[in-house]
Amino acid sequence: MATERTLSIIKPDAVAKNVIGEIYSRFEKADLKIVAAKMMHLTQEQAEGFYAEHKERPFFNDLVAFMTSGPVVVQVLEGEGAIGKNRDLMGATNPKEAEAGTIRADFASTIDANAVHGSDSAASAEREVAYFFNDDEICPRN
Ligand code: RTP
Ligand code: MG
Repeated sequence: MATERTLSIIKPDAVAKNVIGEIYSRFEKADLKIVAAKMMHLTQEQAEGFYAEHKERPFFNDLVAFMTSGPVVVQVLEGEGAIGKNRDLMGATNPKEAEAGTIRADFASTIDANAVHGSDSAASAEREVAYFFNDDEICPRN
């Protein structure tokens, strides 16, 4: 499988729970390399733009309010099949339906505050990586 890059966000609930390192450890154990990273407190505009595809959904306002409620950690993960691999590590959107051992099953409790984001396709990965990082902020490694 080809080497891919995907955009990951550790959401405000997981930052507040102090499990950034535990989540990074899951990425590293799965052979995903962190090739860019920053902590930031999203503005309303940044969160709305990031989740623009969900603009018409009933949960959009709650989602934006949650994503701006505290700091997040944003990273680019690189590795073989990184997009799907990260989605597998995350588990289902609703933590109650997430498989045991996934990040959402272990660190999240509600569908609104579900610990992590991960790009869901090659097209969204490309858009989302560029949304947060310039090319010169990404540090490829072997
Ligand atoms: P994400 O984009 O955050 O990685 O999550 P996802 O792909 O698993 O889920 P998505 O459908 O893209 O939804 C984005 C976020 O919106 C919230 N959501 N709430 N109340 C609901 O029915 C509902 N559905 C989605 C979740 O926090 C989800 O992560
Ligand atoms: Mg999504």
